[in-house]
Amino acid sequence: MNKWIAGLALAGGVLLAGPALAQMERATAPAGTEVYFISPQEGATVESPLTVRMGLKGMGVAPAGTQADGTGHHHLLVDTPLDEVELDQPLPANDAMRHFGGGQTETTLELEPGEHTLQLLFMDANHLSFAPPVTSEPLTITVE
Ligand SMILES: [Cu+2]
Repeated sequence: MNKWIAGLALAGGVLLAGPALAQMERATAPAGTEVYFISPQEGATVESPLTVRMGLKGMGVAPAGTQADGTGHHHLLVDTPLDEVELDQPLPANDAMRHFGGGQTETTLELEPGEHTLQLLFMDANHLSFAPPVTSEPLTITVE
């Protein structure tokens, strides 16, 4: 193998490894970053569908895939404790783990009557948690 081919093989290896490493690398959110519910309030009794408003301090909301420092998008955990989330992997998207990849800060949620927990999780462009994770307090609400 001549030097030119060896160099090309090395460059190819780096290019292949790059995206996989980048995806797993958890960024640290700026100090003081906070995600919180504007509504509903802890302990609220609400009707379904309900409006959920998501607040953020210290960072900016951007659509998923936007690779800009200091930005990410909201995620809402519905009846899902944070310790059931694999924080070293991109968050799956389903009814229990909702993504607001369009950069939304408000949503309408349909829930069955009864008690529910909601928790916000602010994550980066690749749906990966910051380290440490940026989360709200879990909220317990009662749906009539
Ligand atoms: Cu996401």
